[in-house]
Amino acid sequence: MSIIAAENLRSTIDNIVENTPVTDIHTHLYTPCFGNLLLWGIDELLTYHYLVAETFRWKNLSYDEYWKMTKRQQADLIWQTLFIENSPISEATRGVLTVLDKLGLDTSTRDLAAYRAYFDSMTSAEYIDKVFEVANVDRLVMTNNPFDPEERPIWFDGYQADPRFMAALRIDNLLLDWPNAHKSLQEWGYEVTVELNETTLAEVRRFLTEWLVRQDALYMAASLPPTFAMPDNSPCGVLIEQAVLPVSRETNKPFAMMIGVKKLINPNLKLAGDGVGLSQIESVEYLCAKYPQNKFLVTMLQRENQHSLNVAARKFRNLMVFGCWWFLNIPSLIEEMTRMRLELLGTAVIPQHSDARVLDQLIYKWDHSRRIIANVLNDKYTDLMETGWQITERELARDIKKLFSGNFFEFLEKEL
Ligand code: RAT
Ligand code: ZN
Repeated sequence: MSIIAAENLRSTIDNIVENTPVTDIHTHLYTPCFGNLLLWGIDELLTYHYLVAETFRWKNLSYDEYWKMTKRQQADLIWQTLFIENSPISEATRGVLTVLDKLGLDTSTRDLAAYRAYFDSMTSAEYIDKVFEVANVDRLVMTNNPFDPEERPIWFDGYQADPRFMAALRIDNLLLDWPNAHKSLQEWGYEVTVELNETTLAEVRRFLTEWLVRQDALYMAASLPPTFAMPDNSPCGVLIEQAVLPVSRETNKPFAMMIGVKKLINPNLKLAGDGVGLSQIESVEYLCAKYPQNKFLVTMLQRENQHSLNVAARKFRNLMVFGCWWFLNIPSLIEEMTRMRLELLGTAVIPQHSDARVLDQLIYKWDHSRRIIANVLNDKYTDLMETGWQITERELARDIKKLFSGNFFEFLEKEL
């Protein structure tokens, strides 16, 4: 296999990064059998909660007034505010334009009616195929919450697997709202009490195991606050150590912790109302050290947590760092985080996930991230070449494949 000449390095990296399919390990997308849970199209793109938050920076509109509008009216307002009255240079607004552009629509016309007509002409099945192709994503992982009344029934009746959409068992309700969660479990036939005694913990383990099987889920996941502390005798701490981790180990499925979200610091904004705070790396260190046979996928939301998270990953091979989550998914921080990770961990990391809530977002989130990852890789391989080290195309393709899908499946110990 050919050794890459220095003058061809950039184009070879760009080419491989563009052509290597991505497995997107955390999204909020769903197979079509979940009906309205799968969001797509221009009005969904425009009403993405990241854009809702930005619109309220400009509009002195009452929150109630906004939430009473139809989706189309909300989309009109956001378009007018963020794209016409201001230039769409924020990452989330720019993303909408990348999507339109990559789909072959003319962004120079600013013709929202024409964009709507394009999406109206598509069926969801056609559009899903198109988005996977344009984004060059081959598979993604959904977020599957058995406590969600809209999602839950589909798992019992009507679920149709699609190999492109894999499941992840989301357990925020269980860990963070045990007083209500235990009532739901009782309704569903589990013998639990609010007190976390042995019978209750065994029943929670049964609940988790049954759902992992039902969903064929790849991992369990929760988003956790900056105050998340382990060890801890709160319901969350006890449930993690005595229910989640034993099941996680027995089934050999990782526990994914997304740490650092301050829920609803402005409740009026609903989904757009969450903030970020500094978390304690000690909780992650404690879990990785105490449970070496368990696997942890971890992403943290605050920029200042990134360095210590990478250092922790150097110490614990059962810790896989992933993604630039939510407010970190902006070019300046993706660049900084990717650089830091490659410098501390080499290629043993999952550099990105999309967190897409609207199918179309796969296109922009991966386009933008691919470009940045390519830039950082170019610098790193240039440094290598300057020492006289030679790199083959095969090695480069191997490394990029690991970053885009291989590390995830190797961590899961799952053959596809
Ligand atoms: O990024 C987001 O869209 C957030 O609202 C959350 O969904 C977060 O990613 C999560 O999974 O909790
Ligand atoms: Zn998410």
